[in-house]
Amino acid sequence: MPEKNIDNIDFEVLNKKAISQPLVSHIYTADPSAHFFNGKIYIYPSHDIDAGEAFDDLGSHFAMEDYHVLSMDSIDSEAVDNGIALHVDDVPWASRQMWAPDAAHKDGKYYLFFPAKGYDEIFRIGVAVSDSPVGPFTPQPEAIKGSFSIDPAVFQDEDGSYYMYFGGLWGGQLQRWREGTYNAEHLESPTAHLPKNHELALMPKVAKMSDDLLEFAETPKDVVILDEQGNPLLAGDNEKRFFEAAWLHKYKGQYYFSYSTGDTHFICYAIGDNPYGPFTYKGRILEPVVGWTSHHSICQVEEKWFLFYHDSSLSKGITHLRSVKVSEIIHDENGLITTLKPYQK
Ligand code: FUB
Repeated sequence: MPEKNIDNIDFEVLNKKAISQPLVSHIYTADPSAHFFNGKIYIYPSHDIDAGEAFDDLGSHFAMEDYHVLSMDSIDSEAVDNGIALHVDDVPWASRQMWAPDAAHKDGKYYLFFPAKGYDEIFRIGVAVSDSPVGPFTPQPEAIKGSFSIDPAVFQDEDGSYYMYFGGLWGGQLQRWREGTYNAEHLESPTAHLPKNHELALMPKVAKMSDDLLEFAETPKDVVILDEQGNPLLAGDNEKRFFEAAWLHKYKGQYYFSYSTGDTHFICYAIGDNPYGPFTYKGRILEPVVGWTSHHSICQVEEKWFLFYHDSSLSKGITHLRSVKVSEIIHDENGLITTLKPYQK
């Protein structure tokens, strides 16, 4: 994970030009999954810390230990930090690296979905349950059966079905599951087992959730992303293919699958007519931010739509110390999303 060059950035100037400012600055937060539950905005971010881990291409420096839920009474109000919602020490199966979470609400209960490494060094996805949207959450004793990799995003469809989208390359280990089981060869290499440029890109996964939201109701399937000509994206389509940070929102009956292109630093989207896809690539939602990663969510708050995202402007470019931000996005008359430039007020 090579650092982007930040030597020439004047952060004072950049922060003045930024289209939005960090929602909180007393802690570092990242990977925001935002939801509008019961008339309030809840943001489920990663809680970035500097744990002193060396920087590497497997993301070992993302050594997060807990989650804090942020809440906002309205989009213009201050974000409140509701304290620790879940700590890795309380999750029996998880050893470290509490990465990007998401949440869902069903029948008066709130569900926090989160990836973490098990004691076998393999990323799995767990669930924790609470009566409150801000926790504390009680984890299930085991990870979700059949789960793997990172970055869960749970979408509730209008018919009451819930689907989990997930996956992430390099340190997120998706490429190690190409044959259906975990490939532990060349563990030190983040890029071993990736497809060659002319091969099909690795696709994120989707699975319908069980009624109690604690398990998958089916074996995860590929989320196929097509190019504008209707062909599945290739691994060499670096500026368009999926890397991590899956998200799904529905706008005017269409399903929008959005994601990060990782090492090329874009947030892109593709549109389909059902939750499984295929989804056709449509363009970029967000140009690169300061910091290596880009990770977002899209949330409707009353009549408007908002992009929650992060950057490393507050930490002056430190990749694993990020801050959550929000900016309105526009779907034009054809349903296409206008690209945001993060530093062009
Ligand atoms: O926060 C750790 C990882 O960085 C997330 O899981 C990825 O999406 C990237 O943002």
